[in-house]
Amino acid sequence: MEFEEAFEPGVEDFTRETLGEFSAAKDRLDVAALARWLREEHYKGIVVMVGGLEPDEREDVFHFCSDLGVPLVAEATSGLREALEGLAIHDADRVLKARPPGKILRLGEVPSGRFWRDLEDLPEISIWSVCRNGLPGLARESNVLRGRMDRVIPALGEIALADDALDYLPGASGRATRIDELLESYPDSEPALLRTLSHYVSIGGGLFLGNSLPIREWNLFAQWARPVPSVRANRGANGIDGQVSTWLGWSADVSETWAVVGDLTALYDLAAPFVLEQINCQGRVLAVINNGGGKIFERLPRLQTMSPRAAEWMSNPQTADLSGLATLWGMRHLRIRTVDDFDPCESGEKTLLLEIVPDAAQTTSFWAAWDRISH
Ligand SMILES: Cc1ncc(C[n+]2csc(CCOP(=O)(O)OP(=O)(O)O)c2C)c(N)n1
Repeated sequence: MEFEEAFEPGVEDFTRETLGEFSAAKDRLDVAALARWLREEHYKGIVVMVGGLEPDEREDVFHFCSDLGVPLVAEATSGLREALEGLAIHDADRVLKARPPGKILRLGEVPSGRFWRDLEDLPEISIWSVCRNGLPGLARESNVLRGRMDRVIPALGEIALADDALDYLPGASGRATRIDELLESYPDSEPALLRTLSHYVSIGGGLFLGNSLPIREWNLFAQWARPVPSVRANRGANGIDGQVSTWLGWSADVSETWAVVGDLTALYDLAAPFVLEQINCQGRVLAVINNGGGKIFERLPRLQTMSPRAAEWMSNPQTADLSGLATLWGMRHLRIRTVDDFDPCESGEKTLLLEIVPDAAQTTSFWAAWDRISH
């Protein structure tokens, strides 16, 4: 069958200007209630949770957080995770659950960390969200101010130091040191190889984090010394489908770009690299953490009580040879099992498939030791 009319593709321009902003730029901002909330009841303790930000929002958020001086959790997608480390609550999901603050201020996209979801069941915590699309990201009661950060923050006026009323920060460097010690004790475990990987990524041109463990492990264990401002991730309802394609589309024009995804996530999107011949591949690296299946499920308490067979149905162990995926799409392939294997990891004109195979026994020991840490 043919179309009656001839199909003539036009010149498409997908820049932000032609697509338009998601929220109307001329919304009237009413920041008075938020400004009052920020000034009141400091003794209850405020924690800031910074989710994904657009590049033009980062500077305002950085100065706002520095002036407010409260402890915070800045996710990698904020682009400020490293820059704000001086105020970071390391291992925040556990620390905040053990000792919840009285107030949470969320800036940017809905946070992906566990504690944000725990807030559903902590109605006594007062929450304000400031975000471009106005989505509360919680089913419980909370306050939302819709607006771009670079409009809202200047409208709040001068920000007074609110400080760390509940003393989260005095323990922060001790917690960071304990994490570093664990990573050193199990150098070929998944978290430790991710720490090493993160040093390489930090000198690249941007990072895409796939669903599942990579996003969680990056926030916990990636290096803190060098800023990684350009980070995107898909999480939650997005599923593991289409993650590699999302990275390839987002970074089509970018050199030295990295993706870090799990093995099932990579296998779900086997055909995605067909497009490599059409995009910028200079220094492009697809890092696949090949831990042999969906290991995120092994961290779930419920799975630990299941029969081995049922647990297998959840985690879907696999033994695919990923060098075949590299061959299929003309990528170089480097397999990494220990820290020393990273040495020849040089980017080039061809995309590199960096297959990271953590030591399973060390990973198990790492998590067992991790679970023994209490805050
Ligand atoms: C389309 C789709 N199917 C199934 C799931 C459920 N799911 C969530 S995480 C996950 C496992 C991911 O495994 P992998 O990419 O190897 O990462 P790991 O957990 O090992 O870090 C699965 C199957 C999903 N999110 N989306």
